[in-house]
Amino acid sequence: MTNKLVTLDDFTINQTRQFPKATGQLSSILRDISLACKIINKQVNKAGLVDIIGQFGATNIQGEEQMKLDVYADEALINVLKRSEHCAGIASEENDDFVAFEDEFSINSKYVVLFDPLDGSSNIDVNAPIGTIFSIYKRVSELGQPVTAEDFLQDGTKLMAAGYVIYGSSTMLVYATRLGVNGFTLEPSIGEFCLSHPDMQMKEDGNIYSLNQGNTIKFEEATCQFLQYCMEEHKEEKRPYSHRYIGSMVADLHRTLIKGGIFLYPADKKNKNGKLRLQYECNPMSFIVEAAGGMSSTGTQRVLEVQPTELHQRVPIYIGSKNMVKKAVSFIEQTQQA
Ligand code: FDP
Repeated sequence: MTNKLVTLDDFTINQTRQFPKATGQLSSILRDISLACKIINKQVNKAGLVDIIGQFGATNIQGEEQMKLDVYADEALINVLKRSEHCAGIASEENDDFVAFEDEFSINSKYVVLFDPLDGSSNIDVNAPIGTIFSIYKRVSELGQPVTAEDFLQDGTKLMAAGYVIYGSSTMLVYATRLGVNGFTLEPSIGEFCLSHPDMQMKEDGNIYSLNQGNTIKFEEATCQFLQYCMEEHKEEKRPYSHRYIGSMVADLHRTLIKGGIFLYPADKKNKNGKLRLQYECNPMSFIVEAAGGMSSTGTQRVLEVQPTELHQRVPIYIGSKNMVKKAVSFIEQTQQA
């Protein structure tokens, strides 16, 4: 082990020291989430070995069939956070409603956690990267009482922290607060997330666009125009851009964060709100990307400013390098003015 090794714990303790009034509760929740993700990681690594992949049979609130690993990941996070002294309740993309923890410690806790336990689950059986997405809000309900729906329906500007874990060629935890975005790679021999990508910054420009292009026939005019713009030749602007789409939001956005580019899951003629969930996917990812200097929009509004009205609400999303997102949004503005 070298002197330069900074674990996730070392890092968050140092960050907490910068705020004399900080109680360390947020760092403690992050430690709990990282523990749950290490448990999930072990199981993800074993997916090809044991009979754990495949449909679980149950359907979640979105009408999607759950796979065993989703359920495992969901339970791992719930169990760890339930035992945590600092989490007052959770909401998970896999469950219909939030869960209030009502023991004597939890009802006095300040924070609630929302998560998508295993995003991109259709990639599990092809060994492509998948991820866990999480976000942490300070509760608005009274301390000493069980949490309420309002605690989970806060808009993204109220986020205290957000992050994701990508289970890929290596396992990495990317964590954002208002102080910035930092990436930690899991060192399997010591079982610790170690700082590997300090102060991650999103490039202002990019040359990769990422969307499910197979949906083109359903796209609205503005999306088709933006797609055409990405594909047409313009030597000075280095177009045509490259197209990359894994179909796992965490993996596609991880690449976008590191290499620059735009990821979009737009509205289409049938789905006016796109596919991705505001509270479990779009808000945490928008918080991370904005903290790294990028931009995120529904096409008409900053994602973080959308007032959630229900836990499983969906929104269209255009997210990534500032100038690429601005360009995509400009096509929407033009069609609205016409
Ligand atoms: P998945 O259905 O595999 O869980 O919201 C879930 C998600 O994956 C995202 O991770 C991904 O970006 C998107 O859906 C992929 O949707 P399409 O298959 O429609 O492209």
